[in-house]
This record gives sequence, C-alpha cells and structure tokens, in this order.
Amino acid sequence: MGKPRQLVQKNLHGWCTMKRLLAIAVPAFLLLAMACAQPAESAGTQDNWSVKLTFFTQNSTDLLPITIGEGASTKETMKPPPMPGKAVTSNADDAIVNAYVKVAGKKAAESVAQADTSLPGRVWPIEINVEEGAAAVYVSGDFSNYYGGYTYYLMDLENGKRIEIPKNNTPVAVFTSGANGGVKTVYVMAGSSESMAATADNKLMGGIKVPGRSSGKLGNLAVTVNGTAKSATTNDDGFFTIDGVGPGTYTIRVDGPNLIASEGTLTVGADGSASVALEDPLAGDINDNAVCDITDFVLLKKCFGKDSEGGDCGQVVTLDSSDLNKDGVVDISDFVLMKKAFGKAEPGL
Ligand SMILES: [Ca+2]
Ligand SMILES: [Ca+2]
Ligand SMILES: [Ca+2]
Repeated sequence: MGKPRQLVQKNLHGWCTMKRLLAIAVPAFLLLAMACAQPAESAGTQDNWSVKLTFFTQNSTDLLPITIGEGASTKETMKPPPMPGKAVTSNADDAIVNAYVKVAGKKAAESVAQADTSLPGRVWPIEINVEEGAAAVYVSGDFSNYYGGYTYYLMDLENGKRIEIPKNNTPVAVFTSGANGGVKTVYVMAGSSESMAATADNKLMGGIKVPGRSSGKLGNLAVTVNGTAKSATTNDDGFFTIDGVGPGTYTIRVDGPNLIASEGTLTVGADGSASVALEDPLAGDINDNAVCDITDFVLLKKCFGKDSEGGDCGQVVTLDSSDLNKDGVVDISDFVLMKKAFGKAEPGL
C-alpha cells in the first residue's frame, strides 16, 4: 500500500540514464517519451468535470472519498469554486469543501461537509485531522471524468510540497508516518497550465512548472509580485508561498536562469482569495538577454552531445545553462524545449 514516491522518482532517474546510454536511438526514445506523455482518457469537459480524491490510511477500509469539479457531474456532491482564470460568481456553486480524515481511529471518514457557501474561493482547502503518532495518510485520484485540459495538485503548505496526483490510481503519501498530530490543511489546485498560483487568507501559494523539467529540478525560480517588495524562491518541486498579499490586483512574474519569464494577473478580493493560471516559463534563453533567438541556438549547439563527464562547451557557454531540462546532458530533448521558446521575448518589467 502506498508505493513510496521516492521509488518512482528513482526509476525515472534510471530511465534518464538509460536514455543517455541509448543516445544513438534518440528519435525512437523521443517517440516513446511522447507516447508516455499522453494524458489518460478523459470524459469531462471544461465546464462539466470531476475528480474524485480518496484519502486513506494503510487500512484500506478507512476510505474518505470527496469529489471536486464543475457542472452537472458534481451536482450530487459538492459544488466547487470556479477554476483559476475564471470569474468568481459568488453563487452557491462557489463552495469551500472541508473534509476530515481521522487516522488513528477505526474510521478515516468522520465527516464530509460543505462549508460556508457564501464564501467564494478558487482553491479547494481540505482539512485532514491527523492524530498524533498516526500512520501515513495517502490520497489517490479517480480521473475517469476529469477534463484533460487541466492539471491538478495538492498543496501542502506545512511541508512545502506540491503533490502531483497520478492519473492511474497510484496512491501518494500526503502525510508520512510520524507526522505531528492536528488538523492540517492541504489545498487542491487545478488550472489550465501547469504553473498556477492562488491566495487563501491573503497567503499566496503556487507551483511553477518549466516544461521538460521533472519535479525536483524546479528550484531557485524567482516569483515576484510586481509593484510590491514581495517575492519568493521556489523549492525543488516548484513550490512557493508569499505571505500578506492583501486585496488588490497584482502581476505575478516568474523567471530564472535561462528562462523566458512568464506573468499572470492576480486580483485578490476582499475575502483574500483569488487564483491565476500562469503561463509556464519556457527554457531557452541561454544568454539571459530576455529573448530566445538564433544566438541561443548557436550556444546550445556548442554543448550538443556534452555531459558532465564529456568535456566543456568552450569559453562562452556552460553546460548547465544549455542543459535546458536539467537532466545532465545536452541532447535533442534540449533542442525540442528550445523550439517551444524560440522567437519569444519576455514581458517588459
Ligand atoms: Ca529570463
Ligand atoms: Ca537569448
Ligand atoms: Ca538536457
């Protein structure tokens, strides 16, 4: 039960190593990778979708299912807040979902309740009541009616984790064994891009994804709230929080070495909640001059085929800045990433 996430990541590293060894077969491997990236079958639409999350302990009879979503598919359960990027309608559909998981007792599901429906929100807070010395809490998702255009995450503010919920029912740990007891809140976030941010109680939280980079390689990206002195740096999972973002309209900007910065507009209402789907920042600006063009292409070419064991790229460019997906080697995958960014310029400051 609860296959450890680390194992999965280890396998991915192994996969990358294998890919490197078989560099000669790169085109075939690209095809394979593309096949892997295909989303699971999705039946939902943008306005009528649902995702059922089931929280449980090692005792698989302790199940707590909750459903989030939009439209008729969720009418028997809970009405969620609108999606990031959509207007807050402040009608009864804008519900905050609270769920309680009692871990040490016999039952995981103590209650599932719809909280104050007059309070609009754009993330779904889920409260988990973890008893002291409790076993791990896991979550798995049923995505049979999800909308494939959205991605979904659980945000664990206490541990600074952005938890990706696998679409194949694989459980992931939310809180591991030995977690301190008490009520903990995780937030479900969903949006049309993989990078997203939202506020709850004037705390800005979010996750940044750089296409092509795996979780664990998304650290040290700068997130700034333009017009304020507020900023944060992402951790390796792309997770960040910024406190004290009160009502107002802000431009959120994300940038980092060799990236074309992205921006999104966040309007925080009087209740302190709002959300924004950010454009994913794209890797490809190797010389960091705010545009991805032929100069960057030439620099990338200087490092082609190089890895940490295979020599440097000459005087003008480092292997690290050309390794756009941060897998330790400069190869065709990095060119594919650069193609996404090619011709793009950063929004002006
Ligand atoms: Ca940049
Ligand atoms: Ca450039
Ligand atoms: Ca690379």
